[in-house]
Amino acid sequence: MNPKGLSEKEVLSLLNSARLKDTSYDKVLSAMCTRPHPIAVKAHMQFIESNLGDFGLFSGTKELEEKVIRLMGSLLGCPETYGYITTGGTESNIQALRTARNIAGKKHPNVVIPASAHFSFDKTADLLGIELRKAEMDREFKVDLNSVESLIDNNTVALVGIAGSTEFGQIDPIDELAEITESHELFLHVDAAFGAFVIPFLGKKYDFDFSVDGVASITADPHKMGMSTIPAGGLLFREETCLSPLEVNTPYLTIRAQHSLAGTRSGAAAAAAYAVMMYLGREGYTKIVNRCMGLTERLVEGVRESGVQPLIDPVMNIVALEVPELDRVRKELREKGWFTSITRAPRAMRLIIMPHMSEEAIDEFVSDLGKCIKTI
Ligand code: 0PR
Repeated sequence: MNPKGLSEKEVLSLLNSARLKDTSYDKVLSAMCTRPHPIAVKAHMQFIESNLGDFGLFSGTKELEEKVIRLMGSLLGCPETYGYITTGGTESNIQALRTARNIAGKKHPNVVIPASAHFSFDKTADLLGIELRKAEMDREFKVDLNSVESLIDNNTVALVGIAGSTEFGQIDPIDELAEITESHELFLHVDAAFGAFVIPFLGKKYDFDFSVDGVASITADPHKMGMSTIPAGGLLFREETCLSPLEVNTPYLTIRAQHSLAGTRSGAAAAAAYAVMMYLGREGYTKIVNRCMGLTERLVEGVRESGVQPLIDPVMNIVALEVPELDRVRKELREKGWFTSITRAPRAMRLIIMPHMSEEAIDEFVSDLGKCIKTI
């Protein structure tokens, strides 16, 4: 560290040169995050010093967090939900399975997850000492229920279903998973980190949330399609008692107990999530999702003209494309400024059509992809 501080101008210039190296979202088709809504940014700034780790000092922010949990609960089929704003999907998944593990009290717990589950479950398993059993996917990349059944034994403590899988944007049959969990008396966690702010606004209705009896917890991230600032994840439980296994006494704080994994945590993120949800309402999110779905259709129609097919008809604004010579094509697209991603099995080009995309950008991408493929 320098013995003396720099001027504000000097510091800002250091920041600017770093910021210039960051990628602007314009040609990013690989991210589940996007530019936050301006109202979220304003709220974030206003609450920048607020710490929900010691919410006795920040009772106004705490009220906003409670309200935002109820807003998400009402969106996801149950206004009376219990939970908190986490740092993201990873923390929510860890905490949901920590609850399930602690309630079950098994010596050698295992959890059955779909093979399509996000890698945050690998972290979760390692931290919690849980064995992960990965169930196969069917032809549409939904979890195969026979495979799930075959993996359950006396040490299974929970099943996980995905509503908006990271790679395919697919929705598992949550109602059928719920029947399995009920017959085996298991905890059912739904990872809707991405899907929670998409599925309720699609034209088609899906049973994926607390409207399905048996869903015990949901991961739902404002910092993905919720248009909020990072770090804002959501962890929701149907029953208040599910919070108890997470409770730790905090005798020297202004509060009696904490349920969060993080100690000190951002009140700004909770305020921002509240602000954007109040500002947009169902109408605002429906417009955003409609627009993303329109762009997704435009992209799929466009690439079909070059002979490229999606692995499945997109369910949400995530597409997996069967592209020949995938590595070379992705490399060439990268040279043209595009960030694309991949699916693992089968290997395909994975694209997420986030709100930062425009019609012009989609048309340019379709044309660039067509050119890269033609050179084969
Ligand atoms: N669950 C699902 C279904 C997810 O897709 C993700 C993240 C998580 C949990 C974990 O969420 P956090 O990253 O908030 O802890 N899915 C994206 C991914 O890993 C996250 C992402 C976001 C990746 C922006 C890249 C990026 O630029 O692909």
